[in-house]
Amino acid sequence: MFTQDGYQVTRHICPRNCYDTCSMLAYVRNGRLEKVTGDPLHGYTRGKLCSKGYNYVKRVYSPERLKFPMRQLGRGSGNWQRISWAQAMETISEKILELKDRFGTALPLCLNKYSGNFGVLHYAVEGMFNSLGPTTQARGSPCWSAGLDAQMHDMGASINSDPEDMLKAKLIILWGVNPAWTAVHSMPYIYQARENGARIVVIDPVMTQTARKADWYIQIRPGEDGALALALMKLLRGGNAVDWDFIRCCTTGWPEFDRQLAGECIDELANRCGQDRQVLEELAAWIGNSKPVFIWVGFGMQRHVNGGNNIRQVNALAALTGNIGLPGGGVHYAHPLTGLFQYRFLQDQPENRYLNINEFAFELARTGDPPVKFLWVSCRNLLTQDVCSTLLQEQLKRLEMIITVEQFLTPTAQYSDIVLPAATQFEEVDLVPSYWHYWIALNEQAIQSYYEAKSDLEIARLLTAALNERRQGSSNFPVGLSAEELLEREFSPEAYRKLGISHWSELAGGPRRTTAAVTAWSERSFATASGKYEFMSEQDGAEQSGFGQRLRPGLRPDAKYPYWFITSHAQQGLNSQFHNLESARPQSCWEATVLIHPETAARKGIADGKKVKIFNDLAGVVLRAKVSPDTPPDVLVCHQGWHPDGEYGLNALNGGTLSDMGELSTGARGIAFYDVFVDITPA
Ligand SMILES: Nc1nc2c(c(=O)[nH]1)N[C@H]1C(S)=C(S)[C@@H](COP(=O)(O)OP(=O)(O)OC[C@H]3O[C@@H](n4cnc5c(=O)[nH]c(N)nc54)[C@H](O)[C@@H]3O)O[C@H]1N2
Ligand SMILES: Nc1nc2c(c(=O)[nH]1)N[C@H]1C(S)=C(S)[C@@H](COP(=O)(O)OP(=O)(O)OC[C@H]3O[C@@H](n4cnc5c(=O)[nH]c(N)nc54)[C@H](O)[C@@H]3O)O[C@H]1N2
Ligand code: SF4
Ligand SMILES: [Mo]
Repeated sequence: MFTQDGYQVTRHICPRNCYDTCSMLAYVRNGRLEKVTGDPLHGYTRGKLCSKGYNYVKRVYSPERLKFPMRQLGRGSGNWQRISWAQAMETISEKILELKDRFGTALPLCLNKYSGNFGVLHYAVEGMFNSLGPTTQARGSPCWSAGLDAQMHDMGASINSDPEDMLKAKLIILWGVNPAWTAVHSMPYIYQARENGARIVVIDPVMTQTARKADWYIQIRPGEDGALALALMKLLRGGNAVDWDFIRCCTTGWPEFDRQLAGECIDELANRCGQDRQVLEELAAWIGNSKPVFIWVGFGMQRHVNGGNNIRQVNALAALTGNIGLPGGGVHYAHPLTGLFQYRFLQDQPENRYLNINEFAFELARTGDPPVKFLWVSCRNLLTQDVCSTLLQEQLKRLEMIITVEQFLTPTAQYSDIVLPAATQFEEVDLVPSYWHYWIALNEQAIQSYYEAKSDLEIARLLTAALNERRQGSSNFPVGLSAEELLEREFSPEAYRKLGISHWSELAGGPRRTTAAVTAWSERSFATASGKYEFMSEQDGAEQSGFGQRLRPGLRPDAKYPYWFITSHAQQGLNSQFHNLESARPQSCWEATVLIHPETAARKGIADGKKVKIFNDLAGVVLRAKVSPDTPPDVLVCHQGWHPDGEYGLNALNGGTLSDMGELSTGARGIAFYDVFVDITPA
């Protein structure tokens, strides 16, 4: 904390699930947050934020923010009654103990927490749950797990280079990623790389804002990136672009892989991914002639039934051309920098019962003996973000008590019995590791809590105390330790060494970069069992994840539901967050729109700006049409989120098809969010 121009200035981290994990400065006068800016000392975000970040003051003081604990008389009735924290804790702790007594176990208690806030101290929620005995918990990730597994299979771990390594690239391929919206701070590196002479290719079914900036945009058929990568490899193999030194020194499984490659047909592959052969030949020439090639594979491309396998093909393309471990080259997905911290209060509970977070509705339906009776929702908006939302709502109906800890009255909060108001990052101390860059910063406290909001950590402590008051020994969650004391325990000597500090409080002076190498795998020794890049993976679980089977075809629409429904990430929202703020969003994003190709619109009699119904056997949603050549004729696009004024039930159309991987990295398979098939009609 320091003072400047009469302001008290504190350091913060944006804790949203975002590549950028920005470092921010908060300016406070007379106890009120007046301004938020980027922190110029942060080497990746360099003093800038996205528009959402600049809007934090409005978010913190939004009249829509939850101020007090509230109880709803009749779930979904809207009949809310303000209660005190003491009353809330009394009701909740009594219910927890009653359920434990009734069933003789804590398994009827269920936790579903994910990405609303990725702060280290927010894992207090899991810690508090684990202290109750074996409970039921949602596990896995709706976000990135298939891609993480792909990296683990081929390289033993998911590690990406520092984004600044892009500056050394000759060719950058942005493959199923839309950084102009989803990782804005990476764009300056991309532009700088271009100034240094690099060419930029974007591969995406949709002409995105990122694609508009590229030298070459390739419109691919959804789910067929593996076919494209294989075709490129075959062309590069036939030409003279194989890096034999890399293959000999640093890989295993090449002969088998090469044999399979020989069996593939370029024209069939080209047909599969929807490209002319000349396009493939030219792209192969770009790749073959422009080492180093920096490939960024996004989360978008793995949201398909074969998503993990498609990323494995892209990995193989980079390995075959010897780009992996090369400064300015490689395949980059993400890295869990969480490894820097210890998460000590987690107190792993080996007997927990885990439900796949991506099959939560089905899992609730089939889980018996004992059934789930109580649900604690934290950092989640289940009813907008999870698939099969109609079934989910039905399953929620059967529960005896639902508690949601939230900042806003989301659809999920509206479907709860008690909502507890959560603090923002300006009202608490924390740390938030990035999954893309290598900087670590401290989140200080800038202001007192908004009305009666509390951090997830404080709430975990309150509940522990309430439980122990009613029954000694109910929970051993560390109530006596302050946030600072808990942070102290998070840092190992190794973490201090990597950050070049001797105490975490030094982070108050500015963010630090870890000592991680700028170029991932630069030693060219991999984290696999063999220590090599594995063209063919023999790890556990590899069999079901596609071992020995290079190409996994994607799903296709059929005559009944002839369109893909791609619901990728929005510019002005962060998943279900931000669109709800009346005061902070541009008018243009008050309502969700669906992009429809002009030919499809004409065929269906749909005019620009008119309401349309998107439907399949599961549900129908009404959206406003935006006729646009940016999307192919067989793809409809609506950016996901929670739009309180309009339709937000996009995931009611999603039947919950899983993606091919995810178990290795997160304990559960990922979800094929973008393999959803629909039809469209004027509403
Ligand atoms: N159709 C479709 N659906 C998708 C996706 C898609 O591409 N298409 N993407 C998926 C992906 S990648 C993800 S990561 C998920 C994300 O979905 P969720 O995990 O549900 O995450 P968010 O929507 O970011 O945030 C959930 C809630 O957390 C609340 N929150 C914020 N800070 C705090 C806090 O400190 N404490 C508590 N208790 N709550 C807080 C916010 O107000 C917000 O309502 O959505 C998935 N859903
Ligand atoms: N502004 C903003 N930033 C965000 C988020 C947000 O909601 N808004 N969410 C954050 C989170 S939780 C996440 S997971 C990331 C996600 O950010 P990204 O990694 O960029 O992922 P998506 O937006 O899901 O999809 C990226 C692109 O993949 C394309 N795509 C879909 N299917 C395919 C395919 O089969 N092949 C190819 N090649 N491309 C395909 C989509 O059309 C889309 O343009 O962004 C984070 N940052
Ligand atoms: S949403 Fe992402 S880009 Fe925007 S301020 Fe937060 S971390 Fe930065
Ligand atoms: Mo995500």
